[in-house]
Amino acid sequence: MSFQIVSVVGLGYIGLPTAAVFAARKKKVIGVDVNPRAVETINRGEIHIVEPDLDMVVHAAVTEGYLRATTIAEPADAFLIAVPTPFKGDHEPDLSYIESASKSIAPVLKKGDLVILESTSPVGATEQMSAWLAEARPDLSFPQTHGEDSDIRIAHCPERVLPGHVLRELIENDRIIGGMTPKCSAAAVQLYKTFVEGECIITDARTAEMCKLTENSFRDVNIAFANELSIICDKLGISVWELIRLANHHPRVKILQPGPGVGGHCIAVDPWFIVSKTPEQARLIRTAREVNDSKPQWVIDQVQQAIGKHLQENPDKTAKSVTVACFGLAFKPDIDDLRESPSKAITLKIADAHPGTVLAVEPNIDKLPANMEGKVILCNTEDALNRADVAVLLVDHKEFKSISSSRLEHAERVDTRGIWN
Ligand code: SAJ
Repeated sequence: MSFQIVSVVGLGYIGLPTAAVFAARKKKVIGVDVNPRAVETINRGEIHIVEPDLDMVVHAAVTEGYLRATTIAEPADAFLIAVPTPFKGDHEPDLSYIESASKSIAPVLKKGDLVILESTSPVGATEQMSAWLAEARPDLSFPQTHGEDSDIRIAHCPERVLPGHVLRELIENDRIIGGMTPKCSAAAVQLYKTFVEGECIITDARTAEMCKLTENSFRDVNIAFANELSIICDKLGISVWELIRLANHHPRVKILQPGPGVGGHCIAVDPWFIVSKTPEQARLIRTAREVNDSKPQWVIDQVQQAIGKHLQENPDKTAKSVTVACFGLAFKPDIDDLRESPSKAITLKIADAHPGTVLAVEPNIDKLPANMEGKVILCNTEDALNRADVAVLLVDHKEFKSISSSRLEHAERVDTRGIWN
């Protein structure tokens, strides 16, 4: 089996680097995205997201003719679906992007093609995707009805790369390959071996789906433990940062770091896919989500207390004359991604409640998102340090780590990441 043409559907934080890495290995890659602006940008050899070194790899892939983007699916030998899987309503998974991606590739599928779902998905989503494809193409056979003899091979191979390190992790990480049948798995392994240097480990589609959800839930539970410790330590007058550093000297203890809450579109979302399937059983996983989701409000309360303390120490001032500076809006350090960011949510809530000026420093963006315009002033680190009465550290960006404590002496501090302590 040879894969001459690979199509990647969904050219976001996962799909675009994956497409670029296949193209760098001289596969002909057709990238498909519903966003015409993203398609135009990529076809100019540029990128619409921030990820270290991705611009160079995409530029080379496009100029050498290996990568081309389009809004309408074209025939290929393998299709990788890397579209979002958010949740809706009461945290139930929303598979509508997978459904539309399936329907968009169905007309161009041909006998022998391989379709891989890379999007993080609830258990059963790969079978559901295969059912959508079968419904659209009754002339082709699929693994759920024809097993090893099916015309189309289907697998779930969840992406596991860390934003900020995507290009390295795509190549080096081990890969879980969950085929709907062993032949489907073998085909997927062959495809990924184009660029994966890690191990390709074979399982079935449902276990692969659960494996990805388990990895992110494991991290969420561990962060919830750290966040709960930070609230306990605040009550007890103990530095949580020192506490965790000391506890982690034990050879079998590895506590993660507290923060302002858990953001991004993975760790704050994926555990709910387990909870929504097995609500009675997933008690710890649900509680971890609740602990992490409640952390931003705790930070906001800390900021209110800091404003109160500043006013007490400066009785001539009113709340209107107190300037709060929030350092960091992204969901984690050294990236530009503000989606599902607790830091952004905290800054907005402070701005809604506080009658004085609220400044925001985010070195990785040039412009505030529309819902912050008029409420918050985007400024640089120097301005914020000069003007802050209350300084709130929300993201441990490298720019903030070098701020010396003497620059913060005049301000009340709320440090959710422990870098100014
Ligand atoms: N966070 C903490 N404390 C920590 C570590 C993280 O508060 O000690 C917060 C971060 O600030 C951020 C959130 O957790 O708000 C998530 O950040 P992250 O770096 O833990 O993870 P993501 O969402 O960038 O990427 C995760 C990774 N999963 C695991 O490490 C198990 C990545 O490998 C996955 O590919 C990715 O989710 C995904 O796409 O699912």
